[in-house]
Amino acid sequence: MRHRSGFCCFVGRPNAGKSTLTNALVGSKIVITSDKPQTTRRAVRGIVNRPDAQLVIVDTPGLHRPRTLLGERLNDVVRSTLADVDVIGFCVPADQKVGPGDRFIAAELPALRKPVVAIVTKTDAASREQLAAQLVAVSQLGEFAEIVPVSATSGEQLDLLADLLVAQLPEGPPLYPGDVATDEDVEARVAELIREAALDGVRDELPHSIAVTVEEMQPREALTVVYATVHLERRSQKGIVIGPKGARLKQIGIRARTGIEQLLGRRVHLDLHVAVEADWQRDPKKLDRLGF
Ligand SMILES: Nc1nc2c(ncn2[C@@H]2O[C@H](COP(=O)(O)OP(=O)(O)OP(=O)(O)O)[C@@H](O)[C@H]2O)c(=O)[nH]1
Ligand SMILES: [Mg+2]
Repeated sequence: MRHRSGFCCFVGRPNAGKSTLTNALVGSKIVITSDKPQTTRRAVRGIVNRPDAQLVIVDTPGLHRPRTLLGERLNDVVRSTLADVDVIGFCVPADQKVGPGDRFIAAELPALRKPVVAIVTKTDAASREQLAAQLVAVSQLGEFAEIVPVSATSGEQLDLLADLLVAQLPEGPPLYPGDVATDEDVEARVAELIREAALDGVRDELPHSIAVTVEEMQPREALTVVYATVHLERRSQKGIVIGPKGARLKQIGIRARTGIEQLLGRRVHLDLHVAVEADWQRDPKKLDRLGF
């Protein structure tokens, strides 16, 4: 059998389960996930290495109707990624009715002239009847090379999905060394782990207002000291994130540190600061500075 290699992009509305699916297929935690919409803000590559193929999955932000400049830039990230891949995985959750958000994306796909595999995600969260109805509803959204129901959390049908995606790749040698799971740099992953911890337990507009930057990572004896900043949009949000006597910020630090220690394979001291960057989601200069 000839070796295949190439790129697949997961698209879908916010919260469809794209990032969880990326991690499940790659087999390690490459990207952060949360129950808040618009968790992913960058295109991140996760690499599936097999003897017969190398499948590079590009996880993208959820495509949505933007309300801020950040939202517009996130959609641009998705559209520019879509132009460069071999196959598209269109994710629709099994446990929620097909809606305008899914139709909006489905309508954009034919113009790309690429094979699209429709992926019905979160099958573990839906009843048999719900799933059967969803497969029919999704089949009516467009022309798909395949329609496959999967669960990233139970692992159901993930091998089949990988086979179907690989079948759409051109023949070719591996594009990345066989032992890496992502080409994302360590500081960016550390910043994301901190943001994931900060997202836990906050509501409404606050999740969208959080951005994290890593200022410095310094080895110090057996430790790595990480200096990072949690950026918010309003002074009033500071109290919520820091919490009474700093209790919430401390929890964020503890939770993030666990993930960072796993990533680095070393003990970590995390030094977290909270700063206000007024309305950064709408300010082009601040967005540039924060890396969007
Ligand atoms: N039950 C169940 N929940 C899932 C599954 N996959 C994802 N989820 C949950 O769905 C929520 C959203 O998951 P994400 O992977 O962050 O979704 P996303 O599509 O990447 O979201 P954005 O980055 O915001 O576009 C999280 O709470 C996940 O735990 C699944 O297979 N089964
Ligand atoms: Mg995501």
